Amino acid sequence: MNNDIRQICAITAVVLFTLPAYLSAESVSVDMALTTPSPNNILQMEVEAIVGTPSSDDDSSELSGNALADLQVNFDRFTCEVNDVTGLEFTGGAIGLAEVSFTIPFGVFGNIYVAGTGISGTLDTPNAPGAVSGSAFDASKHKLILNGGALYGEGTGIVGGLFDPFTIDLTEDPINSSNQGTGTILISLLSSDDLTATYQTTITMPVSFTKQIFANPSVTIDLSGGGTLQADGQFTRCTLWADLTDDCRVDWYDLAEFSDQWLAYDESLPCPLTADLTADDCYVDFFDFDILAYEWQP
Ligand SMILES: [Ca+2]
Ligand SMILES: [Ca+2]
Repeated sequence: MNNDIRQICAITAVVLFTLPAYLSAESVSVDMALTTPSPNNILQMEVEAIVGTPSSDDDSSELSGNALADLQVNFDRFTCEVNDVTGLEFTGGAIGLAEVSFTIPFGVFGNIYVAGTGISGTLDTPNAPGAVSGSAFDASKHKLILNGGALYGEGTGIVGGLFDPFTIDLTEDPINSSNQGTGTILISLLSSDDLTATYQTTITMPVSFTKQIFANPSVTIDLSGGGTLQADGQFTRCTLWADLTDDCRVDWYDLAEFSDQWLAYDESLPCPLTADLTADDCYVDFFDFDILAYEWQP
């Protein structure tokens, strides 16, 4: 080791040791599976019909598939642990529901029969991102949208004579949940090495909806549902401080970007200088270069 490299390593050790613990604010994407068995990922559903008097029947449907989300997370840059989660945005996913059927009795006057087939949906955050405080978030800021499959209804006996059979195509007339209550998001560090860190994520969220699926002067039929959605998944992030080109390598391309910002200074908050690797002074100087040299991958 020549003298220059010794000097750089020594300064690196001092810099890394003396910097205060600080955070790296990042947005990470995670693909999660809905695989947890009952009681989560079960929608309890009810159809209530009013034909002069109310009557109802219930059924349940298992949720399966996946959920996609972007998470705003503050990571500890030294330990890679999650300091806190500040935002959650559901960006999609494909959720399937098991078939459901309901027989609503009206005694000697007949029955109403309702079935849901091929129902599927996705998740959305209309005003993204939704805030997260601690591990809790307001479930009403997020939606389960059932926008696939169909609902079919018909009646028998005298009740059946009060309306014609109907079909609702959910692709044209989707069901949007209006969740109430508090969801939770838990992220834990599973493993890390010199380049990356991998995390386990679990999101649970109460979901509920009510939709009128038929109405005429004699008959009204409402479908409602509720349950707790649980999605589990993992994500991996790059932990290099000096990777300015998002390829999880520190090489000539990063050095070129770094050089463009050399000796730049800015008073804006947050600091716009990506080459301020010390993230404490919004000034790109030798202390920042020292970190780049430490992580250099020729
Ligand atoms: Ca790079
Ligand atoms: Ca700096």
